[in-house]
Amino acid sequence: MTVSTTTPPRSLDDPGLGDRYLRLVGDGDEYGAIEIVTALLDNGVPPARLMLDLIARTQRRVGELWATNDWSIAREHAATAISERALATVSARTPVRPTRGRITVACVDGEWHAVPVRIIGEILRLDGWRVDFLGANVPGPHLVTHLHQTGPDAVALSCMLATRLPRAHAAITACRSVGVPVIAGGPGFGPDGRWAHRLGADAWAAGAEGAVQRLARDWPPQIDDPYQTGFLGDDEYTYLVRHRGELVSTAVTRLTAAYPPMSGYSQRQHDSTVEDLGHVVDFLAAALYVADDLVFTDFVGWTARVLEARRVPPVALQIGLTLIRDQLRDFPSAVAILDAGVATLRE
Ligand code: B12
Repeated sequence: MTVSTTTPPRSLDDPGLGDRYLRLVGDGDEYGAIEIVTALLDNGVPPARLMLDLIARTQRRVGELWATNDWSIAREHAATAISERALATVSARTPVRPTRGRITVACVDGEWHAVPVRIIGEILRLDGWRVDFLGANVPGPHLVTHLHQTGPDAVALSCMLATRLPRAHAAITACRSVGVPVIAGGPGFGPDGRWAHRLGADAWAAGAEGAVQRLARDWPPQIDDPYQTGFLGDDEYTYLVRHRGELVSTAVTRLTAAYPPMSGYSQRQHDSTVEDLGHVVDFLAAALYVADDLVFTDFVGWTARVLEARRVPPVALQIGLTLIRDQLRDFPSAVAILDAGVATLRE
């Protein structure tokens, strides 16, 4: 049974609700989506459940539909804007007087996945925190200026993309050096937050509910040595970051000869290829930074699926990896990581 499109939903368990909401979001029907959100709130659905079980879940499906090439980037952006509007609606309808401390909620520098961190901010607000929400892409020095101005008890730092780990490290160290402990989260910090711990974060949580629980006990933690994990990059990392442009442009030039279909690429396909090779170097640099192949092999597996959905065979990515590898012969750690990436593709 599916719910009629005009019946207001009563609970999150209404059959077909997720698909109905996704359809509205995908059609850019902002009013329809907001009507569902307000009806659920009116029927007593807890706002945290609404955000996590409907809005967040839908947003993950939105991203997946983009990845499988079923939705264009424009449709994804329109849908994401509705998710943000839905979150704002929940926020406006559920005021809570702060009873806990003050917390700054921000994405790391260069991180544009703004919805997850917004949900973190909203759920901490519902739990009684006074939240300063800084949103996407917050440069480290500006974050620290904000901490000086507001004196919070914690920073909740989101990193969805592992390429941002070196920046996350700088931000974590800067926050701790001014006495503000950091709780980290987002898949960019790796399974079980392994790279968050490596970069010196005081705590890590998988999601909003975990963050609420972690901040409710033993907070703030003692900050002994904010610099205990100094810059982790080695010569290989530094070389890669400095020569990123050159590595990518040489690989692009050689790719045209090594992968004949590329000669028929449109400008847009050509630009996407340059972007993808840029991601290869960025994920490789991040893997070197935290000394873990997994950063890279995860990226390769996911990118292969995204490309395949766009009719680009895995062999094209494999050639791209080899062309970067050929330029890094004297860099044993980078070569080993690239080989692990190629092995992932073969699997
Ligand atoms: C939607 C989406 C996008 C949208 C972003 C729209 C937007 N403006 O937000 C678009 C399509 C634009 C996009 C682009 C890209 N994306 Co994207 N994207 C996703 C996707 C599918 C969903 C993310 C999301 O919004 N989820 C909804 C949220 C609410 O759910 P959630 O993540 O479970 O939320 C919880 C946790 O993340 C956690 N959390 C998050 N932050 C914090 C902070 C703290 C302190 C705590 C405690 C917890 C916490 O708590 C949240 C609430 O419980 C994820 C995959 C996935 N399934 O998560 C990939 C994903 C994040 N993207 C990924 C990638 C690689 C990219 C691109 C590089 C792709 C490309 N080749 O161009 C670009 C980069 C964009 C950029 N520069 O930032 C990768 C990151 C891989 C990695 N580990 O580094 C992911 C994981 C997909 C994958 N499996 O590889 N993406």
